[in-house]
Amino acid sequence: MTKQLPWLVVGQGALGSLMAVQLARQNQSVQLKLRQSQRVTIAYEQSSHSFTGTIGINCPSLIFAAVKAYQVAPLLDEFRQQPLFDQSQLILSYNGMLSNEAEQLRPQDWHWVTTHGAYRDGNQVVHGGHGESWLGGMAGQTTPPAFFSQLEQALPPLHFSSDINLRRWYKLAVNCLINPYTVIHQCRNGELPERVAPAEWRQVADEIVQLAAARGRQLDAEDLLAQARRVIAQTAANRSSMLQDYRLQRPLELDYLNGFVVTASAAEGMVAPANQLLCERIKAMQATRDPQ
Ligand code: KPL
Repeated sequence: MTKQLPWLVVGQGALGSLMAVQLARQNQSVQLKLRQSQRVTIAYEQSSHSFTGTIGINCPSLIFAAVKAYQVAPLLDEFRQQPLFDQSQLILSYNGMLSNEAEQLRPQDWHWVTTHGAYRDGNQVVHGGHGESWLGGMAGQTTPPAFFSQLEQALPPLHFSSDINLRRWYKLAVNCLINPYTVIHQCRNGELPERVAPAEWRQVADEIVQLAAARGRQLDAEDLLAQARRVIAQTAANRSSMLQDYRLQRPLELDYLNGFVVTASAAEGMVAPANQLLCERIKAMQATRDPQ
């Protein structure tokens, strides 16, 4: 029997915290990557879970990193300095797309794409929406890795995908159709269908379909909208990650979502005015609100 590697969870946000707790509940050995070695307690449902924090990779590990898109490059730079990274497996989860993903990630790395919604309230993590997740490899691996069942048991349902980039396009679309609107309307996901004009939503989706087609990927706008509606129903009570970031005056992932659609479309010689307008509206809101 092969020895199970311990988990190192990176990302103290809602999804990282939720995964750490759920892995620990499955009796997995879990450490959190922190800026300093300390013990951290995360409250979930009626119980509290205490974790040891570590600053680096101190043994070959399964690394689960649920981070913001803008944290991926610095995190990988840091990991590449650590000798044990070569013997560790990395599972990355972030919203949106980076312009240079193929250069950043190793072929043996994995993407975890999720529609689960969660938020943190102090040290309490709330699983605000029960969605589903997909795991797939950077190199289009055709069989699930050995750790698949551990992740599946921790946060089901989990599907294996040999074409994870298709899931990532869907997730990009879902986040572009939900997240900015929750900031504009300052509302939970479930309130969006009555607030967003259908024609505007359709145009945001059309522009994503157009970009995907330019990159050799055929998507369907109605299918993207149906997926967004399904995620909204599954996560109705959740505050989107962008709304949480906006309220806490943290950087937003806009440039990796609707902003990515605008810049990647421009690189293909196309325009994406509906996505551009969403970026402008949110940037205007950030610029004119009262400082905290
Ligand atoms: O991914 C999400 C997010 O908030 O970033 C969804 C699935 C929309 C849940 O809120």
